[in-house]
Amino acid sequence: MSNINFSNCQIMKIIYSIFFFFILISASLSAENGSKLWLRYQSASSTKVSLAQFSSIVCLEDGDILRSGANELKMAYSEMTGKEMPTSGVPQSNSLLLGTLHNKYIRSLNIGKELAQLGSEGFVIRRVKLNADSCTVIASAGEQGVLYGAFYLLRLLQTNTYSSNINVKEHPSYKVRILNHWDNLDGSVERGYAGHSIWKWDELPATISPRYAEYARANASIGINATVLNNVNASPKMLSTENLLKVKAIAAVLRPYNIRVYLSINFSSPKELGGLSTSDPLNPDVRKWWKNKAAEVYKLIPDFGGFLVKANSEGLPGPMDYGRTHVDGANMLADALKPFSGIVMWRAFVYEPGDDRVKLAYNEFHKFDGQFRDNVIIQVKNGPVDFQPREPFSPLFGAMKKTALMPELQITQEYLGQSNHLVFLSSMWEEFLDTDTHAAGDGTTISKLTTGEVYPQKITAFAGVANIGDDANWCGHHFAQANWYAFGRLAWNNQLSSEQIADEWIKMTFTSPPIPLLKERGVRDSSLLSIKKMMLTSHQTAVDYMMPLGLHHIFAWTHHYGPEPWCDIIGARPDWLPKYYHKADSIGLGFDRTTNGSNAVGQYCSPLREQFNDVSQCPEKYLLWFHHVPWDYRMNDGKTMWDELCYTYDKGVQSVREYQKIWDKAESFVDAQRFAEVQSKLRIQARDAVWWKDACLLYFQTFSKRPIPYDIERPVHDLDSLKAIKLDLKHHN
Ligand code: GCV
Repeated sequence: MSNINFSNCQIMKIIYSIFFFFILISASLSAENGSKLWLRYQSASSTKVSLAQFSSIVCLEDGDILRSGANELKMAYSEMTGKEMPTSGVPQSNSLLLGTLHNKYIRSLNIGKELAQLGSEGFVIRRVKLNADSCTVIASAGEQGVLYGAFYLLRLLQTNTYSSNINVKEHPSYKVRILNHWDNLDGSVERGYAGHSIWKWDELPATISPRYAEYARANASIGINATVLNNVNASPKMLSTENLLKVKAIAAVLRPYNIRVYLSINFSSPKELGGLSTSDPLNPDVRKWWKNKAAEVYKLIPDFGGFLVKANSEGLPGPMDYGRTHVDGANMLADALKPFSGIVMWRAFVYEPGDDRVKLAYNEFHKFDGQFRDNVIIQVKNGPVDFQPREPFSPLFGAMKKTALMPELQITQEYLGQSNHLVFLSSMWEEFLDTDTHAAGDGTTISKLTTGEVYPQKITAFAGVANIGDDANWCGHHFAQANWYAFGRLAWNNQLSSEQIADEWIKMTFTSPPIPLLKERGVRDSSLLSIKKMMLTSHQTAVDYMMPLGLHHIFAWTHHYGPEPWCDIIGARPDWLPKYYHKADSIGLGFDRTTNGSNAVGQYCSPLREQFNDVSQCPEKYLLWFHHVPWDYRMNDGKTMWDELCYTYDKGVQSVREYQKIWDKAESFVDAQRFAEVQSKLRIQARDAVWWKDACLLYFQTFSKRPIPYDIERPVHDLDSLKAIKLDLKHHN
C-alpha cells in the first residue's frame, strides 16, 4: 500500500485529468462510418509537416477544374489547422502556387517543354525560385494536371512522406481511366454489394444528391477521369431525351473534377426506342438514327465521352442478329461519334457456344485485327472466362497488333466473396499487368501492350467495374474501398506496387487517431505492417480457400458467392455449370486445354504455349486450368495433387484465422465502428472459408477416394447438408 497522501484538490485534479484523457481518447476513436474514404486531412496536423508550412495559396488563373484543386487544398488546410488558408494574388515567399502554362509566372520557370511532354493531365510539384522568393509550385500544361497535383501533394502530407525540397513529375499511364457502373435505371446494381445505385434517377435532374460531388472528389483524388453511369446490360431507355437530361445534370457535377460521362448503350435502341423496324448497322435509317442521337447527346453534354457496348453476349442484341459483324456494329457507332470526338468501347466478352469457352473471345475477335475505326477500343476482361478468383491472362492481349485494346477489371467482388470477404485485388491486377505475353519478344508485358508502348494505340484506357453503392461506407466492406483506391492508382500509374498502394491507403484511411499519436500510446508499427501483410496476401488466401491450383467457376449457379462444384441444372448451358470446368473423375481433376485437349494453349505465344502445354512446366497456379491431372500426380513439393489440394484449402482457412488475430490486435487504433464492422465481416469470411474447404474437398473426395491428410483440420460439415444450402439471394445478389 502506498503511503502517498493526496489533498482533495489534488484528487479532483487527477479525476479531471483522467476524465479529459478519456474524452480525448473517445473523441479520437469516435464512431466512424467510413463515408470519408481516404480523404481525411484532420490528422495531418500531427504529421511531420502540414499545409500550414505554406504562407499562402496563389491560384495563378481561374478555371473550374483548377478551382476544384485549390478548394481541396483550402479545405484540407482548414481541417489540418482549424484556420482558413491565406490566399494571395501574387507569389510571396513560401507560397503554394497553382498554375498552367497560360500564366506568366509558370512560363518564367522555363519548364514549358517538360510540361508539354507530361500532357494536360501531367504535372510537376517543385520548389522554385521566383524573383527572390522560394515557393512551391504545382504546374501543368492544363488545369487538369493542377487538380491531380493538388491531390498528390495532399497524399504526401497524409502519408507523412512530404519533403520540403519536393521534386515530383507525374503523368498518367492511360488516357481514359474509367469506372464501369453496372447500375440500372430502377436503382438496382448488377453484382453490386453496397446497397442501391448512387445515381438517383427518380429524383434527377431536379434533385442533385450531395454524393455526386463526393464521388467526383474521391475519383479525382486517385486520377479517375471517366465513368460509365449505367449497366452494360443496357436498357434502350437510357438514351431517351428524358434520361439524357438527367445524365446532363450528373455530368455538370462531375465536370469540375475532370470526369467525363459515358453511357452503355443497347444495340437495339433504334428499334426499341426509335421505333425503326430494324437495328441493322448497315441500314441507312439506323445509321442516321445513331448520328442524330449522338448529335442530341453532344448538344446536351458537349464533353460526353462515348459509348460502351455489350453486343451479342449473354442474350443481348448485336450486329450478328442481322448477319453483320462486330466490326460493322462498332464502326457504325464510331462514325456517329466521330464528329464529336467520342469513342466506342466495344466489349470482347462474348462466348457463343461452340468451342471451349476460354477460346471463344479470341476466336471471334482476333480475325478482325486492323478493321476497327481509330475511335474504337476493344474492352477485354483480364482473363478469358469471367473475373474468376485467378485466371491466366486473356490471349487477346498481344494477339491484336493493329487494334486498340483496353483491360476490363472487376472491382466489385462478384467472384471473390462480394462485400463479405477482405480481398485486396491490387495484387491480382499487378500480377496481370506484369505478365509477359511474349507477343513481341521477351518483356512484352500487358502493362506495356495496353499503354501502346509496343504497338501504338491512339486511345489507351483502363476500366474497372465499380464496387460503389449508396451504403454509408460506399463499398459494403471498409477494405473494399482499398480496391476502388487501387484501381485508380494503377490506372494512373500501372507500375505502382501493391505494397505501395496498400501502404498509402492504410495511412490515409485509418488516420484516426493519427499514426504519431499511436506511437505515443505505444501501438507498435507492427500493427500497421500486419494489416498491410494481411491485405497483400489476401488475394492468394481467397484463391486458396476457393479455387486453388487453377480451378475455376465452381460457384453456385445463381449468386456466385459460395461453392457448388456439384451443381447440375437440367437444360442449362453446359459452360454455365461447374462440372464443365473442373471435370472431376476417378482419374483426376482439371480441364485438358493442351494440344491433346481443347488446345486453348495454342492461343498463347511461344514460349508460353509450350510451357502451359507441358504439365511439368505449367505454373502450378494454372495447373488445373490447362491440365486434367491424376490425383496422385507429384507436385513440385513432392506431395500428390490430392494432398496438395487439401493442404492448400486448409492453408486458406488458416490464413483467414490469422487475419482475425491481426485485426483484433489492431483494436486500439481503429475507431470503434469500423473495427467492429470489419471484425464481424472477418468472422463471416472465416466461416465461409471452412464452407468452401469442406464443400470442395468432400465433393472431390467422392472421385479421388483418398483420405484428407490427417494432420489438417477435419471437415465440420456433411456433404449432404452443404448440398442442401440454398442462399437467400436477396442477401447476396
Ligand atoms: C453485366 C458476368 C456477370 C454478369 C455480367 C457479365 C458481363 O457474366 O455475372 O452479371 O453482366 O459478366 O460482364 O457482361
